[in-house]
Amino acid sequence: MDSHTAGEPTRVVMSGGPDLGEGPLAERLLRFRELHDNFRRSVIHEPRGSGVVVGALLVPPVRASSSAAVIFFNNSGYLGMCGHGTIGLVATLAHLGQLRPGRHTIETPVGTVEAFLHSSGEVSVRNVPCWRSRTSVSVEVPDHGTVVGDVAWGGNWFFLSEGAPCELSLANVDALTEYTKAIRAELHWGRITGSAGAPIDHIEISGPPRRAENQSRNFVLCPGGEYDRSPCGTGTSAKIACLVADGKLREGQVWRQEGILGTVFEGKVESIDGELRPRIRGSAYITGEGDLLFDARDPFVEGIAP
Ligand code: PYC
Repeated sequence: MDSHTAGEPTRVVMSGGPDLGEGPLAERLLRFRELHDNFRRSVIHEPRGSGVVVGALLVPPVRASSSAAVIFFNNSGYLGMCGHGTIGLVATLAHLGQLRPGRHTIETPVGTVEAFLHSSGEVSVRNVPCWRSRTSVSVEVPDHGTVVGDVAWGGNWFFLSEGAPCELSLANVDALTEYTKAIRAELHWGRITGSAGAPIDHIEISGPPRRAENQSRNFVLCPGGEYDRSPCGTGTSAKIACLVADGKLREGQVWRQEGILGTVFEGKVESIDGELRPRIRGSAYITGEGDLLFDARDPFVEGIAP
C-alpha cells in the first residue's frame, strides 16, 4: 500500500516480506539487515520504487495489546522511527478497515509510540523520548565557513542548524542538498556523532516560515541523499527537543513546522515521567495498492543501485 504524508511517500509491505522471527524489534531489524537486505533493495530501488520512498514492513507485534509493529527502511538502510511513515501506516490501516479512530500502540525498533487516529482522518503520533545531546557544535564546511548546530535524537539522529546559503524553497533543492551533504561529511570526518558513536544521518536546517501561523520552515536531508518532502516527524521532534532544552518551548505549547513543500506538521510538547515525548500531527493520503512481482530472470530483480 502506497501513501504520502505531507508529500513524503510511504510504502507499507502488508505481507510477503521476510520472516524475521520473534523477539525485540531491534533484533529483528538486525536480522532484516543481515539476512534480507535484498528485500529492502528490491522494494525501494528503481524499477519498483525510488530513492524517495520509505518502506514500512509490518511484523507481528511483541505485545498482544499493540495495534502494529513496524520496521522502516529506505534507499540506504533502516530507520529507527519515522514520523511521516507512522502517520502513513495508520492512514493505510484505517483505509483497509484495520484500525478505527482512537488510540493505538505501535512498536518500532527504537521504542513504542502511541498513535491517535482522529475522526477527521488526521493522525497524531506521540514519539519515543527525545533529547538534545550536544549544543552549539561548530563545523567548518568548505565554501560555507563555520556552521553551528545542535545534535538531537528525535527517533533518528539529527544535526540541526539555523540558516541556509539560499532561500528554503523547492527551486533551491539542489543547492540545499549539496550544503547539507557537506555538513554531514564534515560531521563524519570530525567524528561528531549521536550517543554511543551513532552516526548522525539526518541534517535539518531551518529558517523563517512562509505562513504567519507557522513557527519555522525546514529542509531535511535524509540518510540516502534524498530530501524529506514532509516537515519530517522525527526531525520536528528533534527540533522540539532543542527548543525545550533552550527554554523556548514549554509543556503543552504547539510548534507548527513547515516543510520545504509548505506542508505542516503540528508538534506539541508533552512530557511523560520526566521524559520529553513530542506529539506530531499530520495527514496522509493513499496513493495506490498493488502486488510487487519478483521475476528471478529479471536482471534488476533486486533493484538498481550503485
Ligand atoms: O518523518 O520522521 C520522519 C522521516 C524520517 C525520514 C523521512 N521522514
